[in-house]
Amino acid sequence: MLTSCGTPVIGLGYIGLPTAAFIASKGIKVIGVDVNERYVEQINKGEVPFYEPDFEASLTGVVHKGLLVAQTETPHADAYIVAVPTPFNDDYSVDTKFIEAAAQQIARELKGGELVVLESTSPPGTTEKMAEFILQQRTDLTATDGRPNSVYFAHAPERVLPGRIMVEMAENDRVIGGLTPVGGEMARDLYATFSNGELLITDARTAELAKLTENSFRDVNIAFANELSIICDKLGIDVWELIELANHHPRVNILQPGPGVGGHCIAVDPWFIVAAAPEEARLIRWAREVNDSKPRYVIGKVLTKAAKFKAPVIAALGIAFKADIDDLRESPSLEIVRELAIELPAASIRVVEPNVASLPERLGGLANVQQQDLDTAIDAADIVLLLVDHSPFKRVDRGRLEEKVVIDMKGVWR
Ligand code: SAJ
Repeated sequence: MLTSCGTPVIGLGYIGLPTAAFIASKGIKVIGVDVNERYVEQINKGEVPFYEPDFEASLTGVVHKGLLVAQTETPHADAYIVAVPTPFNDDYSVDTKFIEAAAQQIARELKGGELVVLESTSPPGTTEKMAEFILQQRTDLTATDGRPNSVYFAHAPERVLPGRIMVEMAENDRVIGGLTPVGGEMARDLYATFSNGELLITDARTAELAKLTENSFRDVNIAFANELSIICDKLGIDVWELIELANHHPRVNILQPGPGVGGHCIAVDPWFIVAAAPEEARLIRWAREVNDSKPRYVIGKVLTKAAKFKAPVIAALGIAFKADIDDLRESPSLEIVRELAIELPAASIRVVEPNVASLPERLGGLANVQQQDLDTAIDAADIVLLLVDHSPFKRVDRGRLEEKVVIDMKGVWR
């Protein structure tokens, strides 16, 4: 199945790069393809572009052994794995420009007999569209099983959890949806060379919806927890204790509330279902709206507490989208800090984010926002706003918070 030149993994982002490194760690030669030249150079030096536990050793190891080589050109190969971003448009429909760009590169190289696997999270029908796009460029090829000039397509959605990518890459079961039966079988054979998980074969559209369903399930459950937290605030009940108690029931497993839902997965993917079936996806849409409105609720809480200070000093702990990572994509905490800085011009906001070296552009130009270390920020603060449950925050001595107004959105200091 695999060519001697290596399997191209196209798109070397948060998922594509760990995927490429993981496959290479199995002794399989991988060509990492990305349009960003600087990124390609960095990877070829074994430099890790983002933090992910256990990833650095894995990446540097495979680069130094020559098992992973990054380049900007897509080579010919027997099998391609596409892991490019799938952002959404204003109406929440998918923007396939990155898939199309990858498909265009692949189309030029095809001879017949190859497999193209789409890993990017996509709405139902996207793998089919990718195939159509390739076949429009290459009218000499077909996607019909068994012909000498056939190209085969499949969708194998990634399901790894940021923060546990290297573990889950090896262990997670994989849903593999063939556009045709042979496409599914070929993709199964490819994934069997590096995955320890069960390989579950289906059709491409079901695989696409399965991935969206997993993330929507989590989104709806987090929305339930977030709604509970607002109900509990109103009723003067500790939501964390409430959830802990309810979860003792053998068939109840409520997730945790927080400042909102971030990241480029759970905050995005349910919208693809809503866009595909707008009338029918009522609960899924509503959950998105509940979670998206949580940052505004947090801002309201802070504004109420800040009203008693002329020029409040606010220690904002955490701007990453979740605990112990450096990823700021779609982060509700980051937006909360930004909005507070704009709405409270007299306030001084001290951002504590141990996982990033400097504040992102989104907070740039806000004169009343600065990055500080944990101790300095807490000592100076009138209000301590905990937004992310990063490990160092859990170790803060509670005694130091006694004189402060504490708003703990993750229940860390209960
Ligand atoms: N969150 C809560 N409460 C919780 C759990 C999470 O507020 O109880 C928040 C987090 O703080 C974060 C957001 O939800 O802002 C998403 O975090 P997450 O850890 O739930 O998920 P992601 O986005 O890091 O990864 C998800 C995973 N999907 C599922 O668990 C169903 C992962 O397996 C997927 O591969 C990934 O999306 C993806 O790439 O789609």
